[in-house]
Amino acid sequence: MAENNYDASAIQVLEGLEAVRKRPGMYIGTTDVKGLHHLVWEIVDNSIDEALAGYCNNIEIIINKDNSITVKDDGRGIPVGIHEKTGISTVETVYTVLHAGGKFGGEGYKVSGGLHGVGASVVNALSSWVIVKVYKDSKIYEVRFENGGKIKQPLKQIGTCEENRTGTTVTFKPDADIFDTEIFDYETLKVRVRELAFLNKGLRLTLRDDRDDEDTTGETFIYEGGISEYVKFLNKNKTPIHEEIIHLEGEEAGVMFEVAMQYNSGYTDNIYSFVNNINTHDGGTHEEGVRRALTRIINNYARKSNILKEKDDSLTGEDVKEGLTMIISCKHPNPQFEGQTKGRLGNSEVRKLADNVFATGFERFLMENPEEAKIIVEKAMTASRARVAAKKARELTRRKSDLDVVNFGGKLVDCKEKDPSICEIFLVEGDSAGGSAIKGRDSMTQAILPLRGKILNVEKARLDRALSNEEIRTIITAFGTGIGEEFDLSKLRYNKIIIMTDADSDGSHIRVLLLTLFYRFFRPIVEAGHVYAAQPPLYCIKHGKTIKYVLNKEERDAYLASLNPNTKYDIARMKGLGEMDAEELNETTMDINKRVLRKITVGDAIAADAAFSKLMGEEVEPRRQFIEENATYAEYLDI
Ligand code: 1YM
Repeated sequence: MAENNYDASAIQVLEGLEAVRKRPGMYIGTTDVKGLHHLVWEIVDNSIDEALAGYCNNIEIIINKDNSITVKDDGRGIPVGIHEKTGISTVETVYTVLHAGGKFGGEGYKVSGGLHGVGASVVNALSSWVIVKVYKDSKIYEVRFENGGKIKQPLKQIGTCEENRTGTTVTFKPDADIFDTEIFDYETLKVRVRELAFLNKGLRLTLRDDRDDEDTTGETFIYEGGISEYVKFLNKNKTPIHEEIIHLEGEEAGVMFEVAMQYNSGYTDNIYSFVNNINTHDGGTHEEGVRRALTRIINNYARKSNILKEKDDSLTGEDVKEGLTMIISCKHPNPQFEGQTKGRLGNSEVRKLADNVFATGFERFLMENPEEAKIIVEKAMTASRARVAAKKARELTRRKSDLDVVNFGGKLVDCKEKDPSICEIFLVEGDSAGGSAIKGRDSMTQAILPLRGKILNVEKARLDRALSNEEIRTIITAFGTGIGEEFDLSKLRYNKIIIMTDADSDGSHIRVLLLTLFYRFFRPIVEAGHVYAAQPPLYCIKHGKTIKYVLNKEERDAYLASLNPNTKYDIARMKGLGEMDAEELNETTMDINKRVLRKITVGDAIAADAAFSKLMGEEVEPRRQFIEENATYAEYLDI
């Protein structure tokens, strides 16, 4: 009878695992490189659960030479006794029965991510082989599976170990028939392993890659400060405006809640929240509780301490999060994930817990650290003023664009045509080139906007400051799209935006400034392919009645080589844009039938943006490095 039961459950087991192999997406999302790495986390999650239960301190993850993965922990070891429901050992049950896991073990505190214990059998189903070793009661046990979870070698004792040695070691090789790729990516694993170390303070995680070199010791991640160290890590290249990282925690009815935060001098926020070590991209009740309390407590404090006067408006949620780096972590025995991608925590009781813990702790921090409190409140007040100023400036650009745009600010010389699909605007460096361009243009379809001097460095500027710059405001008004929240690509008044600058270092500087502006504030315009760079020629070759303009040395030499050797020719290096007369400028750079334009891609804009951050950002070292690295190109610059 016992034997029959065993057979019956064995058949059920195989049917279960076969279902996983038939529809792997249902269990691990995808079978691409993401799904492949998912397998690792399913196994690691079991070790993390064991750590959360207080029994495991060390976890090791190894990428083996054959792209199999080994995960080792020093927990209690998966139980090896016969499981009362399945009639086989618990460890075999965990690896072969779907929906097995913590529930089998009794009251284990299962909070880690993954599939709540379903993970191990899913990994087994999707692997070509799996070996599980358990160290327990001075004995070493082993069970082997192959071909998607079929027992190859039932559980048996394979040796003995020291009395104090306990733990679980699992090695698996993902099935090549299931996955698009079998190659693990060290960086992908490292980022998550480091994150798990931040999220589980004091837990030591080691990652090692044995594929190239078996002698490596790998990298070890252990953070006694937990999420405080995560905040420190995220603020590494930023300038914090107060020294102490604020760390608050609390617990109620088995739900643990923790938050760490620090403000920096920047304008963007970095707020990340987690539930059971899983990133809750779409927030949820834990995040809502904190945001609500943050806004309330800062306002209360600012009013009480009279930094915020009676006449002042209250600070908004937007104001108080400017420059804030924050990690929120909640460990919940029964989390309800909501939303399309299950990236939102739904448990309503957590909102109150988060609010209480944060409000009490943060208020206390402000009371005990009045200097820091003042800095934080003043930062939020500056953000608030900037928000109001940006709104006003936006209204200014909007009002203008509603009027007849011709000649506003005395700058834009618009075209007559109103159909954007055939209109273009030239952003021209300098007044004199601007003057020639105005005379040389096709006034039906070509608008000219001369730019005086260098436009504002938007790298360092917040939207409100960018908007207070006249050149930038003129550009925005001319485009007609608005900016920020109200940006609307369909309102763009020109099909082509053409940057026309000299081929020297000043010209390229202005081009980089404009591209950065577009990339930061008008990205859809770049993405939709509306931005171009004019290519004024460098040489003019005359022979007989023919005049030929070429863009560079290579074209010049190629053209000369194509001429009859007896031609007696004349070459002139072209002057800057400003020195060309209207006819020359039209002929060489603007005439739709003769000119050469280069379309600016998002890649160009990203490169400009990166070069810009280095050159114009607050950090001195990257700038020095950039200049040094590019010093060899100086011969192309005429400074
Ligand atoms: C490398 C993978 O699976 N470690 C691990 C798993 C378990 C335990 C310890 C464990 C849990 C419990 C009691 C319990 C699991 N046990 C089960 C089940 N590492 C790895 N370490 N004793 C040991 O939860 O009560 C599932 S996972 F079901 F047997 F309890």
